[in-house]
Amino acid sequence: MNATRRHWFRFAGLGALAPMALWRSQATAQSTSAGPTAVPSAPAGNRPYTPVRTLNGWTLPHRMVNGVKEFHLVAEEIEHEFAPGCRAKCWGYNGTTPGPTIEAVEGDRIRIFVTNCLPEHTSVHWHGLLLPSGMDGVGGLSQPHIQPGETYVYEFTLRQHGTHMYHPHADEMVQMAVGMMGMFIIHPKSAEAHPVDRDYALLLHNWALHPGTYRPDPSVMVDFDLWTMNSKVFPAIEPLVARSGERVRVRIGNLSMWNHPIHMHGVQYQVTGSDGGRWPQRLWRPETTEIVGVGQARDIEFIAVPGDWAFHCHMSHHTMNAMGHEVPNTLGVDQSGVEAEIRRLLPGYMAMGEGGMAEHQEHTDSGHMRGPPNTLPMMMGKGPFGNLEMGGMFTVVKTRDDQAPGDYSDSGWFANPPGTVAHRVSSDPNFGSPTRRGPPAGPPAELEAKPADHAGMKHG
Ligand SMILES: [Cu+2]
Repeated sequence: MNATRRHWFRFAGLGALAPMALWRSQATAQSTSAGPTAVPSAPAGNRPYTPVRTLNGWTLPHRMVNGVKEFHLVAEEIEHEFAPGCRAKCWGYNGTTPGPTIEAVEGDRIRIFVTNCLPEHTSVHWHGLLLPSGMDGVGGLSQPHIQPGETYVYEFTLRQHGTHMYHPHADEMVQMAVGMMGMFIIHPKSAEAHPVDRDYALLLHNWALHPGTYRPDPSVMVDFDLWTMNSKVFPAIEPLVARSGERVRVRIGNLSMWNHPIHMHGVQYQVTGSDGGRWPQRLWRPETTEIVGVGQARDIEFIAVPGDWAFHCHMSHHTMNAMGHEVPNTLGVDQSGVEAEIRRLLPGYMAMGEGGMAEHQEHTDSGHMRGPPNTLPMMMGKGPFGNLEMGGMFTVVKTRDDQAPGDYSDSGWFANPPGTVAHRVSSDPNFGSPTRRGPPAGPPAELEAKPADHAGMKHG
């Protein structure tokens, strides 16, 4: 490939129409259509499924060519925003991380073109799909790697249904760490016994985007800065909205480096499926927290009840952003005598954390404590009653009696019926006479942490 052509390929993915031009130039005997892909029309006639809604994301358009559903993925570098104030150079597909959700129906014959606009080779593995060995996308094992500038085509028939994923099987440590992944949803051929009214898709990931840097660090194995649903952190993650009484399914995939116990408030959801498809109903089980292991997919379903219900990973650091990790423990440390002293050594130092870390959000929100550039405070949500001290893998299920079917717009905060909100009855710490066991004092003096042991709060 000559330099000019390579240069052109490098930028081909940046415009929405460029991949289609590329498609024409790469036409083979197998690719028969030259027209652009379009947003799929609703399934005709006896509509077999409710289309999936990928929070903060989108579904890849396709076109029909002689009975084959054709898709086109472009692997490319992109600029991604995790939340306002934090952007990074990532890799993804067709302009986004995660890449667009691929959605099809059991029995479909599908053809997927993959154009590589990355600076190194790649491949795409269709995670969990039953297909011919040579279509499995493991570079070097099942196919040659897709070199920069090349387009490969995958073609197979979907012989299953369920919640699946796609990702590279080439230089995985780097390519997945910087965002290359997407969901692949296959609906059953015939209508489901318990049809869902809303069908959400979430892909969990973690990022080592060190504060002040602009590229996720692929070398990190355990200690990540950002925890995301569809590559967004709360409060930038869209809410899951529903109308009271609707059956809602949430499909959760995990291509991060940690297992995530996904917890939902307000209901006992049923765990109803995985990449093994929707399970027979006798295998469904009620839970309020379900671990979605690395490489796994889980479907949960519930009947929506009115309210604003937290929906989050229960690993408490996974609902925090970068500035919550690896700070010295100042809990219980009286820093009043040493703050000025430390400030002489560390300009801008602020004593914090003696009574817990909740004050951190007040400091960052008010702007009088500035964090490092291009990262996010550990907690940054706002709720109707004050700071909602969460970041990371957290969002809200918003169910309303008057949410119109098919309306996904954010309905604002829940209007609690009168008398149904916890409220203050006293400001006296000696209020009432609660039963206690043991004295309410702190630990023995000799176990109190000593301020001299601490270098001060690290922000980042
Ligand atoms: Cu988690």
